[in-house]
Amino acid sequence: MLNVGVIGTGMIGQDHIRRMTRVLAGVRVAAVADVDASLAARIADRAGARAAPDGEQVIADPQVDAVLVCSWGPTHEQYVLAAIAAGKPVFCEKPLATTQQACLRVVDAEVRHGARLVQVGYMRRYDAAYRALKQVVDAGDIGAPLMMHCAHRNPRVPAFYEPQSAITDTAVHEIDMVRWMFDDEIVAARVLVPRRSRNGGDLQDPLLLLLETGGGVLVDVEISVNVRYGYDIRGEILGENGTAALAERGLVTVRRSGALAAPVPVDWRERFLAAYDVELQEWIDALAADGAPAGPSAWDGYAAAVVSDAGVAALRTGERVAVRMAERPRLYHRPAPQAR
Ligand code: NAD
Ligand code: ISE
Repeated sequence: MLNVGVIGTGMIGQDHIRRMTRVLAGVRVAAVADVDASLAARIADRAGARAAPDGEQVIADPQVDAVLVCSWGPTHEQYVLAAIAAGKPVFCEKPLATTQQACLRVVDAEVRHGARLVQVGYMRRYDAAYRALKQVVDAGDIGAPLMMHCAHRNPRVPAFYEPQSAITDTAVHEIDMVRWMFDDEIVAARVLVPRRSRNGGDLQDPLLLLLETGGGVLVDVEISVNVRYGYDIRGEILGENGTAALAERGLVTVRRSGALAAPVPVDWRERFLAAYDVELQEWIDALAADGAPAGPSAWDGYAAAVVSDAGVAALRTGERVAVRMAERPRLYHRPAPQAR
C-alpha cells in the first residue's frame, strides 16, 4: 500500500484525493496540507487522513511514502525540491514550475540524486483517444505525419487568468502532447491573433499557436478559453496517406426535432476523468514495481516550459521564436529502440 501525502486541496487536489480513496487500488491518502487550513482539515476528515500544518510537514511525515503536489504553479518548485531532498517520489501537477530556470533547478536536483523521483501531470498521454491516435501514427497507418490541427476550448477561465496563461497554463498540454505524439522536439513557435471574443473582456482570446517539430511537422493549436458551450478538445493529424482524428465523444447521439445532438463535457474533470485515473494508477503501480515513476519526467516538464516561453515571446513580439534547450542529461535518455 502506497501512503500518499497531498499538498494543495483545491479543485484538482480534491479530485485526485477522491480517486485515490474511492477508485484506485494500492494507495491510501495519509496526510494533506493547504494554505487554507480549514479547507485542508475538511478534506482530511473526509479522506480519513491527517491534516498537516504545511506542505513541508507532509513531505517530512514518516507515514508518507510519496507526495502529490496540487498547489498553485508558483509553489511547485519548492515542494518538488523538498521531496527530492527527502528522497521521496513526487507527482507534480502541471506545470513542473513556472519558469524554465526553476524547472532546470529541479532537473539538476534529480540528476544529483541519481535516479528518477519526479513525474509531471501531463495526463493526455494516458487518455484512451490520444493513445489510440498515437498507435495509428506509430504503426505508419497514415504514412508520415505532416500536420496536426488542435483545438483547446474552455467554457470560461478564472479572473486571475493572464494573457500568457493561454500558452503557459492551457496550450502547455498540447506542447507536451506533441512532443510525445511525434517523439520529437518542438523547435519553433509562432502566434497569430484574430479579433477578440467579447466573452473574454480585455483578454486576447482566442489565439492560434503554431509549433514546428524538428522532423518538420507543423501543428496549429486554437486556444479559446471563453467558448461558453463546454470543454472541447480536438486533434486531427494529416499524414501522407490519410488522416486520423480524436473521435467525437459521448455514448448517445439524439436526433430530435430536426436536430442531431451529442453531449459536450462541462470541464477538464469530465473530459479527462478516465485519463487521470489511468495516470495515477500507473504511477502507483510503477512505484510499487520499480520504486520509480515511468511517466512524464522532470525533463519533459522543463521542455514544456522552454516551449511555452518561446510561445509567450512569440505572442509578445509577433515573431517566429526558436526553441533553445539545455543538453538532456543521461538520466532522461530514452532506451535505444530494439532491433527487430
Ligand atoms: P485551485 O486554486 O483550485 O487549488 C489550489 C490549492 O492550492 C488551493 O486550495 C490553495 O489554497 C492551495 N495552495 C496554494 N499555495 C499553497 C501552498 N504554498 N501550500 C499548500 N497549498 C497551497 O487550483 P487547481 O485548479 O486545483 O490547480 C492546482 C494545480 O493543478 C495548478 O498547477 C494547475 O495548473 C493544475 N491543474 C492541472 C490540470 C490538468 O488537467 N492536469 C487541471 C487543473 C489544474
Ligand atoms: C487547467 O489548469 C488545466 O490544466 C486544464 O486541463 C486546461 O484545459 C485549462 O485551460 C487550465 O486552466
